[in-house]
Amino acid sequence: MLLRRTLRTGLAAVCAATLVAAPLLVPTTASAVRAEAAMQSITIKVAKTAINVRGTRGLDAGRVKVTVRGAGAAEIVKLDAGYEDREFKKDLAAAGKGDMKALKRALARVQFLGGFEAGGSGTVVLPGGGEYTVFSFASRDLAHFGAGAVKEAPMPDVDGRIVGKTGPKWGGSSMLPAKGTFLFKNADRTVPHFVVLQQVKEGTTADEVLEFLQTEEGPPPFLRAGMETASLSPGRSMTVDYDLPPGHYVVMCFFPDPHMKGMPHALMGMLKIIHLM
Ligand SMILES: [Cu+2]
Repeated sequence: MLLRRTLRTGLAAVCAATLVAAPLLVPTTASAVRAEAAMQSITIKVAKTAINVRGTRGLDAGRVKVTVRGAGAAEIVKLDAGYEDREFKKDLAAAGKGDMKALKRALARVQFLGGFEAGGSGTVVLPGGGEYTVFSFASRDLAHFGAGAVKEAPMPDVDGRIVGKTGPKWGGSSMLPAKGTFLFKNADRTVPHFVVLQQVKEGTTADEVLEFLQTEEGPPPFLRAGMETASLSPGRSMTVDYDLPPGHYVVMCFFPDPHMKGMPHALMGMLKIIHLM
């Protein structure tokens, strides 16, 4: 967040200087501050035995700031009416074991709205009033919370974009600051995607990563740093706060493709090298 704080501080200084000459800027600045302060916020705590969601009393749908803590990543989803928790859990487990029927059933009845690793945060958009479900591969439990009608909230400033596209392939920024917030958008009309940002040895190409993933031969091109997001259904977007060492990273998605016998998208070539400065 250092870069953004620096930018904001710089901006504030410019505004302060301008104010002397243009006092009309005062209300604009004040309302911008209010908009940011008014962003709704929930905290998800993941434990092996239970998932707890705090801050949901009186929650409106629309953009919500989400912070995740605990034993693993949390994913926010909306299940179709009549698709029960039990079926969802069963289909997820079966899909993980390569059952394509179960994967297709889940994809037809679940909207993936985003989420974060433990320690992660960002914003997700709840598309309307109703019940939402939170799941984690690190927990046996599911959690639920409700939201009222949509209240519009502005998207936070972002430092760059990572866009999933039909192919599957990646679009968006080739360069990002090492700390900040990126917009993750799934512009693919067909399947969900999630983002894995994995640091690679400088100069590594996408083809080299693909070859390693396909053969698992030779030394891995990966370094230690990385992060990932939860999945997003087609047409959805989220913002993701991140803080990583500068360097070269590969953007990958490992969502199993239902039309390719569950092959993870990265193995279908959904790989892109980006630079974090
Ligand atoms: Cu994908």
